[in-house]
Amino acid sequence: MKSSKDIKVQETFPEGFLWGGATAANQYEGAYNEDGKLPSVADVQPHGVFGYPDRSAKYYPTHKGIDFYHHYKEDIAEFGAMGFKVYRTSVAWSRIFPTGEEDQPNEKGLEFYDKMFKELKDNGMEIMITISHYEMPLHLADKYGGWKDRKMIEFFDKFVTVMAKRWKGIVKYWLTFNEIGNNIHKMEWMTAGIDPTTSTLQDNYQASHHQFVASSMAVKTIHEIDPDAKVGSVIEYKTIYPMSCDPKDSLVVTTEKQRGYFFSDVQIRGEYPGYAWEYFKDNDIEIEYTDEDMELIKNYPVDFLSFTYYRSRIASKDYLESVQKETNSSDKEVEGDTSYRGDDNILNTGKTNPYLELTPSGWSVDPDGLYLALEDLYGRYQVPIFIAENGLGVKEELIDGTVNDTYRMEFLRDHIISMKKAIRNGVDLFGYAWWGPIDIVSNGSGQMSKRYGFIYVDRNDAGEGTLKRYRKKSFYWYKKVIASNGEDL
Ligand code: BGP
Repeated sequence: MKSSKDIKVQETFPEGFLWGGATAANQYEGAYNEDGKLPSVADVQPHGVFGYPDRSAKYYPTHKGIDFYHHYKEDIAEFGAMGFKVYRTSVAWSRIFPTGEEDQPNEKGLEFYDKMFKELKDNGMEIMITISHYEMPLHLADKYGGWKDRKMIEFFDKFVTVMAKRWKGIVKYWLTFNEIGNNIHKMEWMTAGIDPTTSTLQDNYQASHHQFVASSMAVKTIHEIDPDAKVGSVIEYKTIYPMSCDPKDSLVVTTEKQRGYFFSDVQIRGEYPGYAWEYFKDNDIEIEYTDEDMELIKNYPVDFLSFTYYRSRIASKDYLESVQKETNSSDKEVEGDTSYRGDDNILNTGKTNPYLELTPSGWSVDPDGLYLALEDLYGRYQVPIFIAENGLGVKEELIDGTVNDTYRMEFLRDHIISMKKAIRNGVDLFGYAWWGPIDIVSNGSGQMSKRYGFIYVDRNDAGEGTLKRYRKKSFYWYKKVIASNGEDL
């Protein structure tokens, strides 16, 4: 007879757990037109308006970022000093194929990443590359209407093939599309190069289909070139609570969850789920596909799932009615918070969760929601999971050359406790990336003043400042956490 007492449970973070940080090229590299790079969709998008290109704005934050392009050595040395085991970032497509249509890649663009990856390796980090993080050559959006057009699959595959060959054995983890589901959340310009003023749900789902095919093609290409590399998907995840115990509220939660699961279901399970066909029928959406597309999707699912997690939402049965009203309105910003996504407002029907605190930009702080997310996603898919983003963005000021950001340490501590609990329960979580370990441009607001970093960068919303970097208090705290593999909190 055996006893359950002898069973060894994974009590805490496994050895080799990948602690690190995440960024995206367009939000920090700057140098938007150097060494052959041409504009990307991000480079014509000014502040504060999710997804709307504006070619006559006075200032585009991505043009300068924090000038990582010229500071990568010192910044990576700082990540190394914190003890990062992994660094997630993206490669700017428009550096490698400036228009997207060239036959040959831009050698100068590739060289920048060669140098950067060498620094990362020398500083002891594994590299995780998001192939498409809210950035694609502007030319492809202008000429083809972005991912609405099937031709994008070829252009993307050319980009993937060049990278996989060049960085075989160097980049171990690849992520195909950042927050792939956001095509359908009014962010189609950033995610898919689709003009939001004329786009329809039909366009956006068709674009998603093309991205699914491209994602599976990337899995195939990368595995063939580098059998040791792993390819994952990135979904955005916000835990959703029913507003009340009315079963109708929970039904809404399920429907809304399916809008998110749809993307990971296809990328992990390799087929369109039944509820998606139903949804398409009900909403007059017709997806054009070939049998080869579906075979590719079936045969080349991703190796692991990653997700971004910042906050939770609440939903009620009244939501369905409000969603109809809201999807017809063009401006979905909430007053005073330019980074508030309209879609959240729809979901929580204008109400905030009374049990949770909010950040100054109105994002709920909900570490339990992270635990629930991990249980939910692992329960559904049973594949290894990586937390691709999590973080706290606030306005901050330097005092005596530092920022005493105890709130950031508390936020992170509570989220780590949730991760630990999930691991103990059997969730196969293999890494965690803090969003914006160095202050970078906020994606939603375009502002520098929404700071997530452990490292402060002297640059303001107008792009002024010395660019000097300063360690915040949380820098030392995260370093200690990593050194103790999540024990010293
Ligand atoms: C995620 C995006 C990131 C990042 C983050 C924080 O959805 O993948 O690019 O910016 O949100 O959002 P924000 O920068 O708007 O505060």
